[in-house]
Amino acid sequence: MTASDCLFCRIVAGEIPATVVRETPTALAFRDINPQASTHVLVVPKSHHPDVVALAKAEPEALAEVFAVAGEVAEAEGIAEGGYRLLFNTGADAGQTVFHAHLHLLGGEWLGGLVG
Ligand code: DGP
Repeated sequence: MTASDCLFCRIVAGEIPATVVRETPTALAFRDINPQASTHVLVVPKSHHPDVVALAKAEPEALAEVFAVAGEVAEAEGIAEGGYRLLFNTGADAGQTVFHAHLHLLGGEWLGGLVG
């Protein structure tokens, strides 16, 4: 499934440049254009799903691959030991602006606590 007007589908297709850090048959990891931490990488399924819940329902194996790729990128970036944050913004109220499921991998510095 692809959407010709979807920004991340176009990055997956190579139509829009991005700094790719890892690629597998089903997932692509590239640096966020507006990093919020020393390391800020987005991991996307190559297939188009508007958010993570839609992805989980339609292609759970692709969601698992997204997490596995995030762990591999964290290792490669040297942040696995210190720790990192993985998050999906889901819907406009959460700040989701690109409606192609994407996992934010943030790390390389103290991120503060989200809860508690
Ligand atoms: P979200 O707010 O969760 O939908 O995150 C969307 C992220 O996508 C945001 O952190 C900025 C990033 N982004 C937006 N446009 C581009 C782009 O053209 N290239 C790259 N690499 N990242 C982008």
